[in-house]
Amino acid sequence: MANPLYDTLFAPHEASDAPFLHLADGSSISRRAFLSTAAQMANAMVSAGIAAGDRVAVHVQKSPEALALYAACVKAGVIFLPLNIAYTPPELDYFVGDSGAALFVCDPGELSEMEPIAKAHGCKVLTLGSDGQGSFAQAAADQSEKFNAVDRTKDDLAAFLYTSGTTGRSKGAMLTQENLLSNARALVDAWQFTPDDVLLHALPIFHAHGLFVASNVSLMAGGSMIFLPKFDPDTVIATLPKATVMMGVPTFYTRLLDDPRFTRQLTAHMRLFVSGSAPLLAETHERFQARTGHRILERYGMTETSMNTSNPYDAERRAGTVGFPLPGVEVRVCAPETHTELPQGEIGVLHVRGPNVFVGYWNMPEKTREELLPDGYFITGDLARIDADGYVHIVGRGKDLIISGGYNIYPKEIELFLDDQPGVSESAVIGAPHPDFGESVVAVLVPEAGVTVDLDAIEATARRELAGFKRPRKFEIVDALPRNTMGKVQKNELRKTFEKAFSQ
Ligand code: MCA
Ligand code: AMP
Repeated sequence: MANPLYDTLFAPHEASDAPFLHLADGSSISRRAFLSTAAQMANAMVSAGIAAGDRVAVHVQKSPEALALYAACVKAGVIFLPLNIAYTPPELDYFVGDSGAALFVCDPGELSEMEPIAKAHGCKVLTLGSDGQGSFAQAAADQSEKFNAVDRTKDDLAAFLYTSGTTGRSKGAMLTQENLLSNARALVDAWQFTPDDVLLHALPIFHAHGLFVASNVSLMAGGSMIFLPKFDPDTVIATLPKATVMMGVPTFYTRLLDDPRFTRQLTAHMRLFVSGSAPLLAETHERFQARTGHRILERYGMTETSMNTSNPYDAERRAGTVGFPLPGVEVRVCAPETHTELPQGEIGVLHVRGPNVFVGYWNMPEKTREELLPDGYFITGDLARIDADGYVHIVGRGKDLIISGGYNIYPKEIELFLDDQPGVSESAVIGAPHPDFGESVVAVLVPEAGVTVDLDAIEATARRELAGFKRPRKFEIVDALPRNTMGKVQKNELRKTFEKAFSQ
């Protein structure tokens, strides 16, 4: 009888009254209370007819109960499918349909919009609000606090995380218990987490960063978390004195550096600041050290792999690099077409292999074969170089991807949307440097002959159909897109032309 992920991350804490989550209002939730809620939720799912291997799609605000739902899914052997709270109904319709979710847990405020989506896909719908209330919470409150963890093997699926793709269709990355466990183990070790650690958690919990890197590592180490609903500089600065570690995307750190209250004195007691999900500018690294005396530890990962590389805890944290492969993870730099390894020091596509690498994309065997090679290496699509000391440098992206404030945006998806808008003949979407988000979205539009494009109307439609972080923040009208002799749009040209789109 075993459930490796539950047995390792959660079971050891079941009888502990020590605090697990410290909330912004000063209250806390014990490990025992958190896991009792999770057991009740597992019972509620079973009562609703949800069985091991089913998918539960979750579109809720961050809350202790939302995290308990993750624990409940692990305990019940159900596949947890968290969805960005910014997704709009048309986007959610795709995820619920594609995943074949058996249960959709959404925010009470959006129930009327979500019911038809769930109904169309033959999926049950229940609600869970940011205050922990809702029909799912009610169903759980009546249940027993005892639930025997459902047997699983380490190769059983634990989660689906959807990641957008270059074709515009999001892909469900299937992650096993072992993917998550091996990564948490490697990170606890690499970053020297202990039960005394208090992690300041201001990340969303619908992506690998906040859910797996932050929460699983804390759980495995037996530490606790200051669990904030979102990143808000005032609350972060107010609660930082009680933390030992903070994890964030680069935007967190640039926003903190813009705040005069973020001082050397405020951070003197901190053990570690970790950054990832997007490139941390060397300049931010240096500014951070000058202000606080701490060197941010930058690491590199992906939804499909969790974390692959990390700067060292005890040795030089080299700005502009993502450090060394984690124990058990292999990396190689390869030629894009042939997948053959390049000599050390050359730039190529980074491949990774290890127990952290996902098992494939849900219902997309061809996509899986394209990206997961027969020898077990996964093609990340990131361009990298490994220096003479073994530090990995991410020098660019082979894939057409924009990362805004740590969220990935695939231009193709936005271009398909824009091409459908009245008066638009064709479009190209690029990322331009942005002072707050690192990069942000610029839409370059070619109008149909003799037509004036109604940008207000396009913006209004985008608001309804696209998650906020994906919406173009600048529109540029051109007569024609630059193309090479093969007819391919030259995005590099466009990036050069519009590189100052967001400079003040
Ligand atoms: C919010 N907005 C954004 C973004 N976030 N626009 C562009 N990029 C963004 N990232 C827009 C909203 O649509 C809204 O627009 C306005 O900003 C205010 O929304 P709000 O939620 O209040 O924004 P915020 O609090 O300022 O959020 C910025 C943020 C947040 C704190 C940086 O985006 C964030 O928490 N990012 C973390 C992402 C993350 O965890 N990534 C990990 C992916 P309007 O007003 O027009 O409606 S996992 C991953 O990448 C791998 C595995 C890895 O390596 O970690
Ligand atoms: P996601 O699909 O959301 O998991 O995003 C993964 C992508 O984020 C990677 O393929 C990289 O392009 C990027 N990324 C994550 N961490 C870093 C980092 N430290 N430096 C540069 N890019 C990063």
